[in-house]
Amino acid sequence: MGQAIRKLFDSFFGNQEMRVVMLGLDAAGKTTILYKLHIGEVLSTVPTIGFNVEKVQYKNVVFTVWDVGGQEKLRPLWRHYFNNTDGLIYVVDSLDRERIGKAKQEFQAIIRDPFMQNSVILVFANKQDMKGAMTPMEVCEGLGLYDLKNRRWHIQGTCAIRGDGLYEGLDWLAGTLKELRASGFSTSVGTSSF
Ligand SMILES: Nc1nc2c(ncn2[C@@H]2O[C@H](COP(=O)(O)OP(=O)(O)O)[C@@H](O)[C@H]2O)c(=O)[nH]1
Ligand SMILES: [Mg+2]
Repeated sequence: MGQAIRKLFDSFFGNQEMRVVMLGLDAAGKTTILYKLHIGEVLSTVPTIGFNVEKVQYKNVVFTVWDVGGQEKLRPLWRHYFNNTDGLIYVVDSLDRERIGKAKQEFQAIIRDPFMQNSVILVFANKQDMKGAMTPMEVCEGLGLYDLKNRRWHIQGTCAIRGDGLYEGLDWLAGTLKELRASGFSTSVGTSSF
């Protein structure tokens, strides 16, 4: 897994910088995914601003990860991390039907943030190994993905503990960002030169 991901990053990004933010409700599987990618040491920080941020860097590709939900007052502080985001990965616990509404509410708030308006969206419908899990299509409907206008998005079923689907999802993300950059389209707000 780690080697495949590294190869992907090397071939697609070379020396290009890429900033990826991975979000989702607690227990969706974000930390598991971060470790499963094996791209570097996971650094965990609890900054004074009050929420736990995990970070992994592989060459010029930086992943930052935190839990969303339940702390509305912290939302303005996320901006600091949203700035210059190329790719958003939103992780959903497909087994958690009860909180899909909450997952949608947070998701919609995030993608409407001015700093996120140009970011490419990859959704991981995680825990596909579990009996009774929502299918990627159900998760898609649950989040309101079909209604998105003028956004590049993709949904991928995953099983983070086995690593299934992670590479495929990142392959889409890397390919889409490469395509957008080649066409001269800035994928992030706040970056003025390419
Ligand atoms: N069955 C199953 N369990 C998973 C999967 N991904 C994560 N988990 C479990 O879900 C729990 C929460 O995962 P974690 O990565 O800590 O979620 P986070 O809060 O989003 O970082 C842990 O017990 C994981 O082992 C998956 O794909 N399938
Ligand atoms: Mg976590």
